[in-house]
Amino acid sequence: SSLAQTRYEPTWQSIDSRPVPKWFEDAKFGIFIHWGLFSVPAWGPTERDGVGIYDRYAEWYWRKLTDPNAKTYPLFTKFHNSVYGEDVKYQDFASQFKAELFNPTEWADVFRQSGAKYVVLTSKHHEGFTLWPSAQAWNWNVMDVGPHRDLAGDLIKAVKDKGLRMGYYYSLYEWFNPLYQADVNAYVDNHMIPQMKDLVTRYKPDILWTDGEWDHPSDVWRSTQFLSWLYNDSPIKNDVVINDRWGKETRGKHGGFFTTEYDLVHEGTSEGVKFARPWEECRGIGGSFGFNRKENLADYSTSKQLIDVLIDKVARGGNLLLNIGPTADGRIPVIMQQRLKDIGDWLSVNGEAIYETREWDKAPAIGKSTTTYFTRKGNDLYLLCTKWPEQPVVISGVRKAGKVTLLGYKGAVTTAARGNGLSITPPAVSPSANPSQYAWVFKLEGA
Ligand code: FUL
Repeated sequence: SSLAQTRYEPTWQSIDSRPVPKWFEDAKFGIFIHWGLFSVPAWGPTERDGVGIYDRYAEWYWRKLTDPNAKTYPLFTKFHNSVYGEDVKYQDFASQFKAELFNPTEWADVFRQSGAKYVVLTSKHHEGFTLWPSAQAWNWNVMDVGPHRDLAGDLIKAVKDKGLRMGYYYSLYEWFNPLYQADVNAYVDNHMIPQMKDLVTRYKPDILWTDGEWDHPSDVWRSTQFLSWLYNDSPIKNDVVINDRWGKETRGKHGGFFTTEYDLVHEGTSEGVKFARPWEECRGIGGSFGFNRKENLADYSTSKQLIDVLIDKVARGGNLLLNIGPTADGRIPVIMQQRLKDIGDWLSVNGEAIYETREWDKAPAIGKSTTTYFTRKGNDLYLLCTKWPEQPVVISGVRKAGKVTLLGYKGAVTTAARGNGLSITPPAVSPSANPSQYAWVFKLEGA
C-alpha cells in the first residue's frame, strides 16, 4: 500500500502527516479497562466528598497516600491506616492482586455484547506495575508476583478471537521508579522504550494509548524517534493507532487521535472545541477509572445517560471509550456488565446510526439541552432523538428524502416538506412495539 512506502521522520511534522487509520474513526465505541494494584484497595473519594474530577480517581491511591500536599491526603491516610495499618505499604498490595477469577473469554463476551469495537487495557499505569511479564519491571509484574499470569497477553488473545480490536494504555511516567527519579534519560532508553517495543512486538496491539506525558516535553521522552520506528519498521506499522499524549506540549496538537477525559483537555473543557483530527472521549461509568468501592449506585451513570453520551460524542464526530474497573480477583462488577449489556442491546437495533458514521456538517449546534442529534453515512442521514419527540421534528436544509424509517419499528413514518426543510412525524407507537426505552433513531435514506 501507499502507507507502507512512506518513510516517516522523527519530527512531529512527519509523524502528524500520517492519517489516523480509518478503522478507528469507524469504530466509535470502545471499552477502557483500568486494572492494576490500585484495584486491591479500590478506594478513593467520590463526588459526595466534594472533590473535583481528577481527585475521584481511585487509581491514584499510591500517589495520594504519599503526597502530604494533595488535598485528599487526609482522607487517604485515614482510610489506609484504619483498614490496613500504617505499616502496610502500597507495594504489599502486589501479593493480594491475584486475579483468581479472571476469565478472559467471558470478559471478551461481555465486550462483544456491548457493541464495542475495541478494547484498551492498562498495561502499566503510573504505579509502574506491568500486566505483562516485562523484563524491565523485575519483581514488579504479573508473572513474578500476584497472579503469576500474563493478564495482558491472555486478554488480547481472547478479545481478538472475538473479532474486536485491542490495544494498550501505557504510562510514560512512573511515580516512584528510582531510575526515573535519578536519571530520566536512562529511564527512557533502558526502561520505557524497551517496554513499549516489547508490547508492540510481542502482542501486536491495534492501539497504543499513552499517558503520563505531562511530566516532560516529547523530546525527553524521545517520542518522535519511537513513533518513526512504530510507523516505519514495527509489525503493526500499517494499522496501529496512537493518541496525542506524547509530551507536555502534544495534547490536542500532535500524534494520532486527540483525547478528552470527562470532557476535559488538561485543565480546560472541550465544550465548543472543534478538533482538527479524529478524537475520543474517555470516562468511567462512575467517577473513577480504577474500581472505587466507595462509590454507590448514585455515583454511577444510568444506561440512559451512557447512551446519551455515546450519541452526543458520535454526533460531534468523536468516539467514546467507556471505562470499566475490574476487581483484584478478576471480575467485572455486575452493575458494569449490566450497563454494557444495555448499550449493546440498544446498538443491536440502532448501531447503523453510530458505526462508520461521520458528523453531519449541516447539523444545528449541539448544546446542553439538545435532544435531536444527527449522523451521516453515504447518502443516508440519521436523526437520533434522546427524548421521544411528541411533535414533528423539522430538519432544515433537507428538502426531500427517500424512504424514512424508525429503526426497529415496522410501521410507516410520515414526512412532509416544510419551508426549506423536511418534517418528520413520529408514529404513534404502542409501548409494546417501541424499539427502545432510551433513544430513537430515524433513518432518512438518500437525504
Ligand atoms: C489520566 C490518568 O492520570 C488517569 O489515572 C487515567 O488513567 C486517565 C485515563 O488518564 O491522565
